[in-house]
Amino acid sequence: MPGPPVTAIAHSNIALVKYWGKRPGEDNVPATPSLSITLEALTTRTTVREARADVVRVNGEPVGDTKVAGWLAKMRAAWDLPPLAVSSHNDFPTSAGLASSASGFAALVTAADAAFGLGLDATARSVWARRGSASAARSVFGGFVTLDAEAAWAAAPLLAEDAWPLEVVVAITSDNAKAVPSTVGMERSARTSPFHDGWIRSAAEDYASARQAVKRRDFDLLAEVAEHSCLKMHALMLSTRPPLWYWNEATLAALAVVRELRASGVPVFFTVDAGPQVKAVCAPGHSEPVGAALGRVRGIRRVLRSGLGGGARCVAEPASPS
Ligand code: 2P0
Repeated sequence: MPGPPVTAIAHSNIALVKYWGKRPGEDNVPATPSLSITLEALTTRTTVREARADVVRVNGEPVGDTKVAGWLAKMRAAWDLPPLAVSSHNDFPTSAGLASSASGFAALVTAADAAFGLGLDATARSVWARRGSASAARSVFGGFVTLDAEAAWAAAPLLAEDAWPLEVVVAITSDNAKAVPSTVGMERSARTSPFHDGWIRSAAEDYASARQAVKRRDFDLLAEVAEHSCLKMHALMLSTRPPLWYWNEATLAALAVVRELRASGVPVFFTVDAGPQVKAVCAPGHSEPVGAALGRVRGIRRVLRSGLGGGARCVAEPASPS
């Protein structure tokens, strides 16, 4: 008898110290440590049920997602899993630099664990999520989250979401899927950028500073190191051959506005991932004027405001029928 369908939700996360590059080998281990915040307002809801054959749907459409197929093959090397129907819904643009694979794999492993009684704790789910997509390891946890070698490349919670309730404004400049997937881009950067060695060498220092900033709730220090990590990653991307060019005109316009706001005393800093969206991270209580200012920028389609969210968890309400 097949068991009942199980649904889990997970939130997307954004890295303030970025991951870009992998260690050699099969286990999807990052080449650098990273530190992220989990975003309450960007949610993936994933339902897993037994089926006659594997089928994966994202927002109702069947996808031939090789990342999910490869991940299921790894899971089946460890457990005897039946064929699965996976139905996943994002309430934000998919594959546009908003970390849909992060929330997607965190929700998937959480639902699969509960559906098949795998008995995984959060750390083990984080390791399995990482094998699907490294940033997904971090979405298993809420608040401020680290991912490093000391924890054997399972993510770990650093500070709870309500202990320092930063707010984030996401400025959406495009709903299109990104041109170069992250996995492909990282491999290309490692192979062709003359900046790659420096990127790897300098990551530990950024990571240590950011950890200190979070522990001390030092917004200015976190702002400085997060913007540095972001710009350094984009310098690495732009120095890749052919270049990884994720920004558009509205991205640059939004960055200029965040810089002006900060110069005028508003506690806000920016970060940008492998896509054209700008995330403005604000001290508690400051996202409203930042959202209003970014909403007026030419080329910005809309802005989302988010608090920090919790970790991946099972819920009663399934993903929409598909
Ligand atoms: C991050 N990004 O730390 C960085 C910053 C994008 C830019 O993690 O190959 O989808 O599946 O492990 O996790 C996006 O890469 O890559 C990412 P894979 P993933 O959030």
